[in-house]
Amino acid sequence: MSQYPYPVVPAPRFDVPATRAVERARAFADTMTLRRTVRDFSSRPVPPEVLDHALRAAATAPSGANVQPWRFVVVTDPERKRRLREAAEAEEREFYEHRASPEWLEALAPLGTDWRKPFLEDAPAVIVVFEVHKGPHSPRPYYVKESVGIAVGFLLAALHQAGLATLTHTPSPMKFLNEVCERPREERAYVVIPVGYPADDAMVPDITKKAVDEVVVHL
Ligand code: IYR
Repeated sequence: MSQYPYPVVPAPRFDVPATRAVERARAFADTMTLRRTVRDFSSRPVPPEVLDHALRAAATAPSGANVQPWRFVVVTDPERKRRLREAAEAEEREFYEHRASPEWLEALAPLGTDWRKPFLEDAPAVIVVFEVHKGPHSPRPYYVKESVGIAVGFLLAALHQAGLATLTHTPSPMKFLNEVCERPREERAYVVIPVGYPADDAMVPDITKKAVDEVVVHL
């Protein structure tokens, strides 16, 4: 009889010999250090299969009670992207001109962001990620933000590893995304991710990440 009080299958094996492990870990980290949030996108199309596999990677993320409380809406239709941009810019204009505190605007200054969001139309695909809460067809989820955040991390890493640029865009408030993406009320937008290739002349802010020893503590 099984020692487990629930159905089990053998744990999948993904064995990496110690000699290869360092090399693989280094290669992954080196590739990730080349990821930058890009705000100027080329109109060059993305291969749909790359998106499919990256979304498949995202959907492997761990989640509270394995409820998998996420929905990924892939917007490629130009008219839908136009509506998305228009609605996002209306909210963002309010944010930048009225809602944001001076302290917040000061923190954003080095990033050069403003209410204009042309990337929502320029990028060939825009993935809108929703949290899925309890509803007629969805169970009560647990640790929703943590779960969806992990899935988004997987997605950004998978897209980057395939050579695609991404931007994590957080229009606020996000309610308009239910209508634009035709999602029911129990789904709540979490982040908007334009995906594509950087424009030939794309520039990024001259900012750096903290050194790893500033963010890691060994005990
Ligand atoms: N949501 C706005 C403002 C903004 C907020 C943060 I915090 C950023 O890191 C970047 C932007 C926008 O998307 O422009």
